[in-house]
Amino acid sequence: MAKSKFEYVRDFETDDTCLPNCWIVVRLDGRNFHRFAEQHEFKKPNDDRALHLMTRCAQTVMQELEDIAIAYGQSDEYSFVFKKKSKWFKRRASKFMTHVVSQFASSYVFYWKDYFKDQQLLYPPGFDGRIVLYPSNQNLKDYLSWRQADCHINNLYNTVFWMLVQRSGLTPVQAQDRLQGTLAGDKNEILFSEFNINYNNEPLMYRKGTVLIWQKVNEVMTKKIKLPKESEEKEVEVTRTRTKVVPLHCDIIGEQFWEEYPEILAEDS
Ligand code: DGT
Ligand code: MG
Ligand code: MG
Ligand code: MG
Ligand code: MG
Repeated sequence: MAKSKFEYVRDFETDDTCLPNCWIVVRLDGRNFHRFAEQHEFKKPNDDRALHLMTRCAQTVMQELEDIAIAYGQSDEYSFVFKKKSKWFKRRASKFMTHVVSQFASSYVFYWKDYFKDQQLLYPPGFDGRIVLYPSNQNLKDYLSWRQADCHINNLYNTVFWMLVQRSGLTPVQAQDRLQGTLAGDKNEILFSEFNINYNNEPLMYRKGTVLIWQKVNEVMTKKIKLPKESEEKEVEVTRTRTKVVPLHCDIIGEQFWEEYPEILAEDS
């Protein structure tokens, strides 16, 4: 077919193929969620509705897109790890990033009312995205450990901070001053001695974030069948094995998780 004289503009497009044999990580993060959380009256420091909605959106991303091996989320962010050998969209970085972020953002609006009920969505939220390649399994594990450590540090800080404000009546500035220079042990001690809270008993979802993995699950369903020799339909139970995206709130920094789920990092991924 003859090319039009305009065809040359295609050459302005640059190549953004991701290096082969690397884990492709897309991380998205809510735009200005400090304000978004205020405006939508998110519970401080953790709002279950908001966290569950984030996870619902991430599950949708994993189900709708190809080749995602694992995802990890906390606060207003989620990371998606594409398999090393993925050939999806010829490994074009822009395709990975834009599909993840747009699918997530539309899901956030679509599923909003399932989690926030009477709390109206006041304006359309946005999410930024970035893409990073990790060549070794250790690099990838360290990346995910970094995000989970971040979750722990922020959640411990926020838990004490909001206790000091909500329970002890400190102003935010006073609470900030009180926590200036404190170590994790000091924060645990404040929680325990002043508020009778053992941080280790706080919900796992707050302390560890959410890991999404694929798992085989058996589903029992009832099916109506008509047997050839009988005239009436009969209800029978059938078991089907399906792979589903399952949320976990566990430690992913230690080796135990990776030993329990070796298929995530398996060579053929
Ligand atoms: P950015 O990402 O640079 O556009 O700005 P932000 O404001 O989104 O900042 P970021 O992502 O560093 O911090 C996340 C904000 O989201 C943080 O201000 C607290 C808020 N947030 C996230 N989850 C919750 C929650 O469950 N409850 C409340 N109250 N706030 C939350
Ligand atoms: Mg930020
Ligand atoms: Mg943000
Ligand atoms: Mg964030
Ligand atoms: Mg198209």
